[in-house]
Amino acid sequence: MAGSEVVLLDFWASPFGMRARIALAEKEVEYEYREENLANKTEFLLRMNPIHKKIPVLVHKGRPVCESLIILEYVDEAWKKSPLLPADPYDKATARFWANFVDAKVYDCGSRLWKLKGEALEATKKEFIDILKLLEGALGDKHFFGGDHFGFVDVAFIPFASWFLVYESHGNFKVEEVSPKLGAWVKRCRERESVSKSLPDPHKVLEFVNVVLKKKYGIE
Ligand code: GS8
Repeated sequence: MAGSEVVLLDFWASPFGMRARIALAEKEVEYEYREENLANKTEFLLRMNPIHKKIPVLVHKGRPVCESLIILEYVDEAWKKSPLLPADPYDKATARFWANFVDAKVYDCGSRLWKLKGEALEATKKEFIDILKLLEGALGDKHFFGGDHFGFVDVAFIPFASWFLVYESHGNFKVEEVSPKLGAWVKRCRERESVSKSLPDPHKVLEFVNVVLKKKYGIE
């Protein structure tokens, strides 16, 4: 089989995979999307990411790039059009800082939130809202995290908007009520085709969590 020059190994509900999809769309790179069954991974995925055995993996001319934020940086350097990272070294460091913050805090706290109940849920919900408020502070009155242009931090963070309904319905809060500026930012990002075509329907993600993931983790 003649391989495509650019292949993305992905899973539809993965916010990390969505990052790669958005970046490739921003750069107008044509690629072959390959959906993985994470319960039964392909030999190709295990060969392309033998260390973590996770999606997303971007395979460019047969060579794998793993880890979504590294994929974003790679895509940004390999295809120069519409830069994601700013040119200024300090702005670049700041963008990397907030993208790492999203990884360390939003993903971790969000993943705990829908698994908990009672007091533990209330404490985690408070923690999650505090994280949102810190991100809202970083956004400030800007259109996007980097300023006027959709960039690196936006790509790193916006996939989680497709999971907000999961967090909101479990925590009984609304992102746009606790962080109105983030709510407006989500709407602005969703107006971009690169985002709208890369993010799944939040109701589908909620159903996936309630039906598939809760069963997997033995949660009632
Ligand atoms: C995380 C990727 C990941 O968790 C990144 O790319 O940024 N730090 C990595 N991928 C998950 C699916 S999304 O939750 C995955 O592939 N899991 C399969 C497994 O753990 O077996």
